[in-house]
Amino acid sequence: MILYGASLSPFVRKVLIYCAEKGIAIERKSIGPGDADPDFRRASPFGKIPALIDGDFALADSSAIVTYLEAKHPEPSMTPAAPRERAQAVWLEEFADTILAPAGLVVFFNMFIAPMVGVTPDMAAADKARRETLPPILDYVETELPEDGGPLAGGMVTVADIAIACQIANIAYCGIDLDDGGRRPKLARFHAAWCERPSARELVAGNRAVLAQG
Ligand SMILES: N[C@@H](CCC(=O)N[C@@H](CS)C(=O)NCC(=O)O)C(=O)O
Repeated sequence: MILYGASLSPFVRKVLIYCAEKGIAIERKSIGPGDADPDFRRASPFGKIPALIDGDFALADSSAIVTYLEAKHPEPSMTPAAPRERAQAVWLEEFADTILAPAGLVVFFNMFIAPMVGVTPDMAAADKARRETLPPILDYVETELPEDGGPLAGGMVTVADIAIACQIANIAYCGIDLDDGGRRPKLARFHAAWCERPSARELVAGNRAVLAQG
C-alpha cells in the first residue's frame, strides 16, 4: 500500500498515525497537492493529499482511507460499538477536518506554506484567524476533552483523537498558546501527550525540523 502526501499535511499525518496505531504497514510517497504523478492523480482526481493506492484500488480523502483500512483491518478496533459513541467519534473527526482544519490552515499556510511555494503571505488573515476564528473553536475542543485525560469517544482511541491531534499540532507549530494562559489545560495536555506518543513522535519531530529550516 502506498500513501501519497507530505507529512506536514495534518490529513496525511492522520492516516500515518492511524496506521502506526493499528500496526498497518504503509509506504509513503512524499508529494505535495496537485502533483502530476499519474498514480497519485488516479487516486486523487482533484489533486488533494492524502491518497492511497492498494493494488488496483485507488482512493482519496483521509476519512475515506481510514474507513477503508478499518474495514480491512478491524483489529484492534478503533470503532466504538455503541451507536452514540460511534457517532460521537464520527462527529469529532468531522469537526477536526471541516471546522478546526480550515481555521488553523489560515495561520499555518500564511506562516509556513506561502513562503515555501512563493506565494505572498496574507498575514492580516492569519492574525484575524489567530485572534477571532480559532479561540472559540479551541475552547470547544477543551470542553470535549475528558477530565481524566482519556480519549474523546467511547473510552478508546479513535480516529477522532488522531484527527484532532493532527490539526492541533499544526496550530501549535504556529506558536499559538493552546493553554491560553491556563484557560485550556486539557487541550495543552492532550497535545503534549500526542506529540510523545510512539505513533506520532518521529513525525512531529520531522515536521518541527522542516519548519525550523523555513
Ligand atoms: N477532506 C480531505 C482534505 C484534504 C486536504 O484538503 N488536503 C490539503 C493538504 S493539507 C490539500 O491537498 N490541499 C490542496 C487543495 O485543496 O487543492 C481529507 O480528509 O483528506
